[in-house]
Amino acid sequence: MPIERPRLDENSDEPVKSASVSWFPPHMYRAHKRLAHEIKHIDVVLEMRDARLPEASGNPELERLIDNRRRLLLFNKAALADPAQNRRWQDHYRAQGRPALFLDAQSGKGLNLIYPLIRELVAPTQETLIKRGIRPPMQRLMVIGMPNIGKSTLINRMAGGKKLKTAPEPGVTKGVSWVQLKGKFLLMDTPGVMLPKLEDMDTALRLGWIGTIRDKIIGPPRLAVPLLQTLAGTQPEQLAGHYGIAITTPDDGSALLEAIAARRGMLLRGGTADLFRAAELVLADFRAGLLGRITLQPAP
Ligand SMILES: Nc1nc2c(ncn2[C@@H]2O[C@H](COP(=O)(O)OP(=O)(O)OP(=O)(O)O)[C@@H](O)[C@H]2O)c(=O)[nH]1
Ligand SMILES: [Mg+2]
Repeated sequence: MPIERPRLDENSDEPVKSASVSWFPPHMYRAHKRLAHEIKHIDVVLEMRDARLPEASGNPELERLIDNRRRLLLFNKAALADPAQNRRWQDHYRAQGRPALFLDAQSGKGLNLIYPLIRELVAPTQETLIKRGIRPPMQRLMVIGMPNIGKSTLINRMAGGKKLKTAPEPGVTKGVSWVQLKGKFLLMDTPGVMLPKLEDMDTALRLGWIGTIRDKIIGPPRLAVPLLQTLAGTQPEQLAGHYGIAITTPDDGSALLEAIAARRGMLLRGGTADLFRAAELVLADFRAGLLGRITLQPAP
C-alpha cells in the first residue's frame, strides 16, 4: 500500500486537482496488521461507521477480515444525520440480512439495543458449547472503524465510565486496549484505520467534512468551499439563516465563504476576508449539527 501525502497548500481554497488523496500514517499500518491478527480471536466485531456516510465510511480492507455472521454494523452520530434517511438505510441493511443499528454514542441513544443483537449473534456457538457441557467463555468483542467515528466514546459509554481517551480529531487511539463489560464481555478498542488511498475526490471530501481525515490534509478552505456548495443546494434557508447571508450564487462556494467571513468580521490585515478562519468555523458548525441534520449519501 503506497504512503503518499499530497503536498497541498492548506490555506488555499483552490479545488484539489488530483483525484487521489491518501492518509495512512505509520501507526495505521501497524494498527491494520494488528487488527488482522487479533480479529481471528474475536467473537463479534462491532463495525462502526458514520450515519451521515453509511457506505463511504466503511472500510473494505477491514471488512475482508470478517464474515457477516460475526459482524454488527453500528452507524454512529445518528443524531447528526437525517432521521428519515437513517430509517431507510437501516431497512436497506436489514433487508440484506445484515444486523445494523443507528445510534448516538455521545448521548447514549440506541445503545441499549446493542447487547440483544450481540447475544443473537453469539447464541448459536454458545448453544453448541452448552450442549457439550462446556461453560461458554468470556465473549470477545472488538470495535473497528475509521478514525474519529466514535469508537472510544462508545466503549466508554458501554463500560459506564470514561476510561479511554476521546477527542474531536482523527488518530486519538494509537494502540489496542481491552475493557471489561458487564455480562461476560470483553471489548477491544482499536485505532481508527483509514483507507490507504482514496481514489475518488468526492468521497475524500465527504470523509473530510465528517472529520475522519485531518483537516490539514485537504485544507480547511478546500473542504469548506464544496461543503458550502452542497449545503446551498440541500438546505439554503438553514445556511442563509445561520450565517445571516444571502445565497445569490449557490454554485460559488468561495463567494459564500467570503460572505461568511465578511459577515463575521473575519478579516486579515488589509481588510481581505480570512477564508481560513471562516472555513474552520463552517466545518465546526457542520460537525456540531448547527447547519442541520444531513445525510451525505442517500439511501438506495
Ligand atoms: N455528535 C456526536 N459526536 C460523537 C458521537 N460519538 C463520538 N462523538 C465525538 O466524536 C469525536 C471522536 O470520538 P472518539 O471516540 O475519540 O472516536 P474514535 O473512533 O475512537 O477515534 P480514533 O481513536 O481517532 O480512531 C469526539 O469528539 C466524540 O465526542 C456521537 O454519537 N455524536
Ligand atoms: Mg479512539
